[in-house]
Amino acid sequence: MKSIKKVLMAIIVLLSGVAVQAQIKNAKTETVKIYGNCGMCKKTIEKAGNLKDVAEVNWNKETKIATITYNVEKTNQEEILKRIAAAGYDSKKNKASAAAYNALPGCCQYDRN
Ligand SMILES: [Cu+2]
Repeated sequence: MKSIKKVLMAIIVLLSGVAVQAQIKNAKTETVKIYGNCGMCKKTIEKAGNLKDVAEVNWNKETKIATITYNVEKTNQEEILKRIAAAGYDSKKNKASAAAYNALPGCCQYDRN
């Protein structure tokens, strides 16, 4: 029984990988640091960065590292990070405006240096 479980797990992992690949063509995956605090930040960051079939953002609130996968023929990392900055979140090269930052809920106003 244990080995069946392992095989099933492996199949699920494989399928979920294939699903992302099938959605985004010419995919490139990169990681980038984006400043934020909590689960709500995660939702906002990912919603701002995601673009159907073109870009997918997965932000880890513990490490503050976003894994972005995108179609290199349709967008680039800069464009994605600009959308995220417009939603109020800084990354190294793309800072959010004061207005966008101030519009974030209090719990989401991460420390800026
Ligand atoms: Cu937050």
